[in-house]
Amino acid sequence: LSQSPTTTAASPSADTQASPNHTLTIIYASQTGNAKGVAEALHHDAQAAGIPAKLVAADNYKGKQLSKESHVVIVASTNGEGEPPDNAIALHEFLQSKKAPKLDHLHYAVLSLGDSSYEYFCQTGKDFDTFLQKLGAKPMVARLDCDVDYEATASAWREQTLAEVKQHFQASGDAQVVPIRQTAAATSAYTKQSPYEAELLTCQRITGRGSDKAVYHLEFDLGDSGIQYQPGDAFGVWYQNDPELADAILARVGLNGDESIEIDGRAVSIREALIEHYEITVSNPQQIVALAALTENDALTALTEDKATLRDYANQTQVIDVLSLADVQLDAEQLQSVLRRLTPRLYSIASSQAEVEDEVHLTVGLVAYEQAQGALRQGGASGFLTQRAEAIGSVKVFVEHNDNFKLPDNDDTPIIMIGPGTGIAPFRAFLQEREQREASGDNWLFFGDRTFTDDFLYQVEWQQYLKSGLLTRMDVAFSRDQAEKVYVQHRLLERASEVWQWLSNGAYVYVCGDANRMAKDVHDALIHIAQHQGQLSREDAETFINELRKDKRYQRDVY
Ligand code: 2AM
Repeated sequence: LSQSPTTTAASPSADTQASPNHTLTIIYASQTGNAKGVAEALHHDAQAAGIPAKLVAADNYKGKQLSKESHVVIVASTNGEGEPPDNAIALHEFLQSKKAPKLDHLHYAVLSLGDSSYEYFCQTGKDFDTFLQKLGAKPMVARLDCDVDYEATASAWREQTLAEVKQHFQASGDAQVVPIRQTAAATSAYTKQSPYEAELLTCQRITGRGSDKAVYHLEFDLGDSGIQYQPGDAFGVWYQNDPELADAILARVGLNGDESIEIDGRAVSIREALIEHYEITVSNPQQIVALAALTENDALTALTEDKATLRDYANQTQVIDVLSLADVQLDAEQLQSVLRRLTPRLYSIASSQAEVEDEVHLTVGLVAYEQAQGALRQGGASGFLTQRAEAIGSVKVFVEHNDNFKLPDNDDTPIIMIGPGTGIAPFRAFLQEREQREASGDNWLFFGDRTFTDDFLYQVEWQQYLKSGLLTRMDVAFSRDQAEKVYVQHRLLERASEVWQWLSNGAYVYVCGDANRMAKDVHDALIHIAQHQGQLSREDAETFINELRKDKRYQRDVY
């Protein structure tokens, strides 16, 4: 397993002679790889246009170096609560500290990626923009804040930015900007835009009958696609919406489904569009605002008056519920205008290629709930994967590499894995990998779920690993098997002195699963352990845990 080098210097070429100061440095702050992808595309285009360019991950970039740069682009994604991605914590901190240098000479541009249904939309990109401006740097083009369907806007922005950079370099005279004739970049043939059609081999429920949570184990065949992945990577899934739900929406607004609309210059029936091209299993505040404006409907308009109420409502409803509230007829274009383009969903891969070769395994929890009026609703991707994909036979997929969730390079390094619920998935991959590599490092797994009897995911596998010695320890927390709640963080705290010992021996800590509560509570437990076992002040304990994060010894894959 190689943590691929993230710094790629521009290949020197006789064609491109610029003064050493005339290089475009592209820095990416990326969590799951989207920002990295945009940065790579920009780097590729820059080189093709003859602009000397350098690509670097934020954690491999020393903030001080900015004082030596002439042109910098930052591509930044944002974590849920507006925090920077793990690989950019240090740079983000540095730029707002007293140590940050004056940057009057610097030209820069920022592209931010985010999700507009979150309150702190694109916050990290906004922060970088603010920090750089405060330090005196000049924006070359306006910052672009992209939503989840960012491809087209990001691509236009890349073009605009490079045109600007090219002008700067040419105007300064000493840089001769000549396109490099280069061979196409060696990237995987299958990407988000051109996914692989993988056969679904197995889809099996792995929670018991008594469980109210339906969790499934899925296995896909990668055939001869040549697709490669590493433990910690994610699988991108293009899903199809439930045709019955699409029909319910059509009936609700008074359409028969054959009406034609245009998508990317192509004519498509509105029914097909609802199934394959638009999000219909979620809603969001903008959608409700747009629909209220379009229909001048009182119920919707009332909803939009308070921001918090609107956000809560949007979080708990699907398009069909919003349309039911509005109770209006729409033509196909009007319906299209309030919908958001469908984006693929990412699932942490639950297998290692060292063990399963041409397969990918996933652990998928079916999102299912009853909305306020009692109607049953299911998640788009989880509903598709667990209820409809087997009948269809194949799924459009791609691998999304995740540099921020990787096993230690050194096989002797001990690891602590904390993965309640479906958060267990990547740790199945980690353990398969470590077994195949005969890695000697100790492995400690924390798992939690509702009940031992019905929700102990992959129980038999863990028992075998304990027996063979691959798993050094395992601690479980079944929250509903006794009167009081017991969660993984309680188990961590019970084992505080051993956890501290492992950390002192260089252990890496991995957390996967629920971001809202679990990951925060586990984070607090780790600080508590550092404070009490390491005899540190609360502040020093926090610093200690933050340092672990910066050193990549504490990695999270939370959602
Ligand atoms: P609960 O549903 O019984 O409260 C996997 O979903 C497991 O995570 C379940 O046992 C669930 O418990 C538990 N869980 C819920 N909130 C949690 C939290 N704040 N920290 C850790 N685990 C939590």
